[in-house]
Amino acid sequence: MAVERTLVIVKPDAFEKGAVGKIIDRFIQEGFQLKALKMFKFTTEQAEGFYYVHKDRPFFQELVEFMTSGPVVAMVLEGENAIKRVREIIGPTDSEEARRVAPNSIRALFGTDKGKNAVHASDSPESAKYEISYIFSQLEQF
Ligand code: FUP
Repeated sequence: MAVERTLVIVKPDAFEKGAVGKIIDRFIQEGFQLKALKMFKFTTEQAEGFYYVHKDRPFFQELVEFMTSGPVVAMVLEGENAIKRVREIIGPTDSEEARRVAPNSIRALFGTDKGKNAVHASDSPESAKYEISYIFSQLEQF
């Protein structure tokens, strides 16, 4: 197994609920190392660029509106098999499904539905590379 880096974003819904600290701590407790951390608010253009792979999906506008609705906290996590393991820890896209099939997952604990789902995490090595460089410059990473 390889040591990987992945990008996680605490979305505006989880930020507003005051869950930032709990979510960061969960990943630390799961054994990941925090390599970069930043709080910011996406502009519309920045959110569109981050989610460009979804630009033709029917939920794209709703997604961009949600992601620009308040502050977010982005982080780079490092660990063995990090991309797949972090996806397991966050649970399925739809938080309601997450509560049924993965009740201890982050989306089950802090999300609402399939739009407001508390966190983003990279889903492949390619997306991790794109997303980490989109949010963080090399100088901001350990
Ligand atoms: P995920 O990789 O689990 O974040 O899910 P997707 O890549 O399928 O979708 C990206 C984001 O689009 C989700 F986090 C939330 C949003 N989305 C919707 O708003 N409605 C949908 O029907 C599906 C996804």
